[in-house]
Amino acid sequence: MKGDQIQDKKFNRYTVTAALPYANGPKHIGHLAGAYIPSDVYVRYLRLNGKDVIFVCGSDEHGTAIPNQALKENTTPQAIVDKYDRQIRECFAKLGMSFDVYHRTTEPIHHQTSQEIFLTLFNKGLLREENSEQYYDEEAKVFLADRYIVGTCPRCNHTNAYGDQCEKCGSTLSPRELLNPKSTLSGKPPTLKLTKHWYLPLENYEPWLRDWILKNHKEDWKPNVYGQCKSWIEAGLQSRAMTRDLEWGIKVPLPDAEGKVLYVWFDAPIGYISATRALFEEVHTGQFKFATPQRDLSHTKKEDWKKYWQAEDTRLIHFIGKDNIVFHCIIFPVMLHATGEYIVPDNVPANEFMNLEGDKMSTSRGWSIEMHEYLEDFPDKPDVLRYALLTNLPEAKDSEFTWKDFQAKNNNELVAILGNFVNRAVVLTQKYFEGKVPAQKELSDLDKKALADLKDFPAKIAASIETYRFREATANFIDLARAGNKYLAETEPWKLAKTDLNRVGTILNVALQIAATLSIVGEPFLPFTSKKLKNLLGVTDLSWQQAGNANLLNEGELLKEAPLLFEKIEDAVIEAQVKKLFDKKRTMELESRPANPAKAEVTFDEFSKMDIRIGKILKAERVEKSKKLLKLEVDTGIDKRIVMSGIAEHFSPEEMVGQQVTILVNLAPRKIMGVESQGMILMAEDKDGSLKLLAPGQAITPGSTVS
Ligand code: B3M
Ligand code: ZN
Repeated sequence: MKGDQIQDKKFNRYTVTAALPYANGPKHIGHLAGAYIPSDVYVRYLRLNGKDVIFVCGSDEHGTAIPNQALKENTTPQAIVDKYDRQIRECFAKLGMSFDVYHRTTEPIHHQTSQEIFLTLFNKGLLREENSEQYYDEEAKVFLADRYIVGTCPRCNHTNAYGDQCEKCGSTLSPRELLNPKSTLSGKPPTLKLTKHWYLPLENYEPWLRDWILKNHKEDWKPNVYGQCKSWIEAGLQSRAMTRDLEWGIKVPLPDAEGKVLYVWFDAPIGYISATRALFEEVHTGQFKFATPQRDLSHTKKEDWKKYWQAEDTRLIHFIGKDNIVFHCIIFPVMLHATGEYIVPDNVPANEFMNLEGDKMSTSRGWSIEMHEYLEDFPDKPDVLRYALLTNLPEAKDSEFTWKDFQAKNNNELVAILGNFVNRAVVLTQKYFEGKVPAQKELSDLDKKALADLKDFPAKIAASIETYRFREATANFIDLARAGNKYLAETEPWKLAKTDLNRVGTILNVALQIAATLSIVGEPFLPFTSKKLKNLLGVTDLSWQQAGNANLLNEGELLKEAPLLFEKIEDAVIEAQVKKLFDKKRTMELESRPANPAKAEVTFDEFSKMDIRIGKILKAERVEKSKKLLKLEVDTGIDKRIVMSGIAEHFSPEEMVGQQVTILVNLAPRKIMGVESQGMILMAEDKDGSLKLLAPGQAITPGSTVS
């Protein structure tokens, strides 16, 4: 893939976007590996190179996923987006995502921007109005758009594909393509009902797409992205409805569009534009609500957002996961191009999926490491996660996260290579030179080689970043620390302290120059560690251009105390995480398991034959040779009797004595393990297989009749 030549002269500014996560639930580390960590590395690198860049993200708060979640949590769509916008926003900040703005698509400025663009296309006659039959749920009285309908994917036979997308194979679908469709609201098969929508005729833009993508971006777009676009275009583009029959969403700004909203994938990418507008508006008013400018924008004007979306010398780059390729490479660019007012993306470096411990990551199945869960358990290790993900990014094909690998990357690379190198250089300087940078005296061949290699590293790392090979860039970065360790091992300054302190000083000076470059080139990958290192070395405002320089630190400068940059992660910590993962999955499996179907009907007379009473346990003991049984003496209010009960794996004898129970007293007596059992203690078997006593919530006299 041809490099992007970031110094490419035709671009004077950059707009970098990261996919707007649905605010319908927590986001997991796979999302970080897909769009967020790569985009943050890229933007931090641009900033270090003095580029004029804005980094845009925010919550995607429309679409059927939101009301669906509101139903599940028995609340409102607005409460859902408020809850998860906050959670995701906080997690991103704690993981070092350096957005200039993190907006929300429920904000008025986004509704306004989306409706403006819709009307521009409508008034130019570019949207086709069409009445067609759509799936409808007669019981819920709603049309079934996108996530309101599930069925079998026609491409990979995944049985739980959504009406707009198959999570398994990533295919973009329309509801009518699903096999055996059924409503997620009533669970029933849908009917068909006539309704009007406005369609974007993608087929009319095939020639333009062939030219723009297949001809002009064959070299610089990633093969996985280019390939998906090519197959979409070659398969023949169809018109796609840009409106939906839904309550939750942005109203279609037309008089005859009652009850209709913009399709979420029409408005969501426009969220990048409205977020940019919000950024410059907030900078202009000084009232910051969503904007966190990472550089001084006070000289800009409110209208300057247009430079980042409508000027040909702006380079627009979208970072996404592979399931969003068609929206960012075909549909959204057609929308923008058709308006005649906006630029289209120069690159869309989409990543594939990251799997977890051998299975696809999934929040709904409980097989995931959510960002907030990671931060709760490792609050001071955001860079360790960044590093573990960066060195495993699914850049060309799906990749794998394992807790073992997470531990290995931390212990064998961050601790043993980077942390160890910096620590040795600093501790030895403190030991022999009172923590002051020693003089760089006469250079040996080893010193000269170390400094010559140092000079080459920034360009190597840059070349990888500019071609979106962040795994390779991260490996180049840690190789610099590796080279530092090798230099110290070859020069062995600790052996020369007694005989040649000047030599020791020169070696440590060179080692500290390497550490200074690590603090610069490390910032895109490990921003928190880079900051610590810069503070420690006193080099807080160096640019990328200065990295690799042999004299970043001057003789006599005082180093600060060296905190350990990383600490070892023990096996027990990792084992606990793996157990937690399996436990979570089992809990989710059980919770999602439907209740056992009802038994055959009984008549009232049949039911009234059963004599159910409140009883009290007087005595309880284990039964020899039985794991399951307890022998209970029960006061039934009628008499005191023995009941054998299979609850020994759930309750100890001690727990049962004095316990009120519900007991069936006229069950025919049965011999169990040689003991006559007269009745049955009623229990509830919970979803997780545990047995729960049916004990009354208040003291009731034994013998009281239950009816
Ligand atoms: N929210 C899908 C997703 O979260 C969608 C991305 C929108 S980017 C404009 O994967
Ligand atoms: Zn599929």
